[in-house]
Amino acid sequence: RRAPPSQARRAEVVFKLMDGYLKNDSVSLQKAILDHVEFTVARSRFSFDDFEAYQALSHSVRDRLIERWHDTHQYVKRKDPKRVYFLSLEFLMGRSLSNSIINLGIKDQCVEALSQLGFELEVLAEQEGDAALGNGGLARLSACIMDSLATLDFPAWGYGLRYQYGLFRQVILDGFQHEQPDYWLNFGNPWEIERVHISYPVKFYGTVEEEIVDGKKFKIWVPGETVEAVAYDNPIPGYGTRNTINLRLWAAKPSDQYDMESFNTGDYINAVINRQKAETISSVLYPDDRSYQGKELRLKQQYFFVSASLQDIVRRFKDLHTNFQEFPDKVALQLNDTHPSLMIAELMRVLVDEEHLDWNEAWGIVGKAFSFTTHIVVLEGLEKIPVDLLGSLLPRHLQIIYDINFLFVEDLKKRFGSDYDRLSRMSIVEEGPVKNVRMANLSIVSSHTVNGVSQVHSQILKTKVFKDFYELWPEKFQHKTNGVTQRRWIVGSNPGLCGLITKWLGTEAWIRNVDLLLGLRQHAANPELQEEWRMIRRVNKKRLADYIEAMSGVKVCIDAMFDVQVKRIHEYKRQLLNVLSIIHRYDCIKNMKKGDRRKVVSRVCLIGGKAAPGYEIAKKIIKLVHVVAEKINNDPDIGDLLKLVFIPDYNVSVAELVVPGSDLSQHISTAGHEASGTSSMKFLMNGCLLLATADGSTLEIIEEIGEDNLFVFGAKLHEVPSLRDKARDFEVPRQFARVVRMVREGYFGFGDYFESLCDSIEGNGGDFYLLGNDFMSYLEAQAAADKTFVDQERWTQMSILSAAGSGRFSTDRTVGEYAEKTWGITPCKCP
Ligand code: OAK
Repeated sequence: RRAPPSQARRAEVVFKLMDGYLKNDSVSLQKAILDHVEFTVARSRFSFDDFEAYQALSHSVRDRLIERWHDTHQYVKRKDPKRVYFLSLEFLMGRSLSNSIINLGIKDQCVEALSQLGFELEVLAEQEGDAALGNGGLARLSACIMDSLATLDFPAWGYGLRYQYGLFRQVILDGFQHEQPDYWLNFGNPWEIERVHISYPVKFYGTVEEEIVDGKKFKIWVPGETVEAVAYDNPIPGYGTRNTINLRLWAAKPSDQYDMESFNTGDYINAVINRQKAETISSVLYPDDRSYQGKELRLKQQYFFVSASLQDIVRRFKDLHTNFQEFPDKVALQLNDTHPSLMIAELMRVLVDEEHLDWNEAWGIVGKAFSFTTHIVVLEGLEKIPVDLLGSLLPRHLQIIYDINFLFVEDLKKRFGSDYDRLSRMSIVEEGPVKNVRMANLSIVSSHTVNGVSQVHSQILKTKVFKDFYELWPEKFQHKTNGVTQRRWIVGSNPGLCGLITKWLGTEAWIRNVDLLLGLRQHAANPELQEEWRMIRRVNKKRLADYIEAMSGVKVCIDAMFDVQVKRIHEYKRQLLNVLSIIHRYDCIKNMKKGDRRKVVSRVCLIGGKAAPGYEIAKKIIKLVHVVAEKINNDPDIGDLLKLVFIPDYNVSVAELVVPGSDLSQHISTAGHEASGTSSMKFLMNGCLLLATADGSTLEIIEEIGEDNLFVFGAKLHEVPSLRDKARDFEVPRQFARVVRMVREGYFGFGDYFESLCDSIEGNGGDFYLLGNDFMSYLEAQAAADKTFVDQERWTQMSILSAAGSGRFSTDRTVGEYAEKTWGITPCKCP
């Protein structure tokens, strides 16, 4: 056998053959596209359709991503800086083609290359399906954070799960939501790289035994089942930099280990089928945001993700280091909510049982490595895992959690003596008929930093949800107000506005340095800018109007105010309040004298969002939108004065169309219920005015753009508890009572069906989300919006000032703060 070539010899051969880096001029791109048509897609260069062109273009772009991704890895490996690992069970990436092209800086060249071949980039981009591996805010935030981490050159990795079925597709039949599977990988996914050689065994069940090594006793976990985790890498390009980081998603595959026995029983077919069951672990995303059902499969997903990611992280650490004391100097582990927090117990297990560190040493390392961000405001939303379930699936982890808790509670006793109420609130293990592990308590106890996602959210954490912990460790508590990436939400989805901003600022630099948007303030009253601004917005509205008509058959007039509420359907987000005010508007128009109608500002009301499959009330809200829409849209008496349309299957790519085309967007949660909210930031960036309550990050938006530039209404945070206490004596406004009665009495049909919905705001339980209480001030805010809309100059000025003030709400700022104040990492820019 011949000896393998030396590295140096191989490099010589490679350099001789390599014609430099892939070229990005339009001719080279054209050749790349045609080569991929012929050899990757296996169609003739002379005949291929839009979808095949999309595939070939994607592969050409992917090649360029991979080049940079390799370079970034090599460089970062050589420099070996501290890295952050962003651990999230959900990433809502949406489409990748346009975003990659923009971040690579090759848009013009692609457009030219395609046009000579008879294709349009925009049309090809539409061929791509959404990667919807997440539910809502938390998951989209993860995606925006990845974009900013790459753009700002941070040495970072994302870790997640490669679900075969993403968030369900919402299909509306007769006004009711139905869920259909989103088998998003059906037509292949050019944006991932399957890494068959990067795989790790993940263990479940079994027993804990003892072994003796060098005279010392150690625990050893003897598993009952093993599944293999295989890596799928998704390159994430930064904008205006070569840095391209990695999002590694794990898929479950049957393992070859410990499997012989089942095959020896002779039942070959069943043995194969059983093996295949391993894949179910990563097969489907749980579609409920913030309700925990204690399901075994969900717990399996969490541990599968945690174990594979940590094996990968530890392997990378051990490549260059032997001393685990250095681990926190090289590794920052960011827990995106509690979903990955089993990693705390897993790291303890690895350090103590496998690396044979003593407990205190290991605990010191854990405490320096983890930081935790929570995305929830209310105690009831916190994740709990039944002890029995955890003990059966992960027996050793349960022991470790008990040990962490024992030491923690002992410590508490020293400080707080016999304040048993406090001890029981803070304990990681919740006692009661069903014992639970409180994952948030575990995360706080084990992390060096606890972040909230807006100023007010952090305040609520400190004074309510985690008050006891704040009193114990005030220094742990920080906040990082969320953001969104301007690359996707302006450059990608609103190219017209992007060009206009660049023109007026005289530079494109705002795409990387978003604070520069503030420069628009000085032009906000300039009639020339205002005129151009309105033109761009009209084009976007036209595009949205076409979409509305194609999808719902409803023709809308683009002179009307496009008033939008798109987000997950939740009682606290109060889509119901919106529908009730639409009914009120309809009722008012119907009762108006014909002459007065001339003064009415026409509105197109758009509502969209998915309800969790088991969330009955949310599903009833969707049905209510449909029946009200049916009545209004078909009332010849109303015409263009009012339209209501439900936007089905709201997802990232639909948002990219809706956001730039909206005039007014609603963020109307009951104060104290939205941790931050991020869709408001996208609308703000696009110059859409906000109609909002003083909740979550809206408070900071008000601070930034001034309360004259948006429409704020409703009870304030400090008023909510007493309003709830007094709810029984509250005399609901007659306008509110009237519209609820219309729903109840079947004015729109389905009266019986809506009874429980009406009860939720009027019944004995009280109106927990205070719709009745906020109704009148909501109507006033709506009237103020109408009045302003008539004054297009004023409206446009507010719109420009909204976009100008949106820089603070970029994830570039969020990520910069995390890097400095939480993770302790610095940029590592690939030359
Ligand atoms: C989803 C599942 C479990 C817990 C929280 C969520 C979630 O999406 N929360 C949302 O996170 C966003 C990002 O931080 C916030 O902007 C939203 O206010 C919050 O509801």
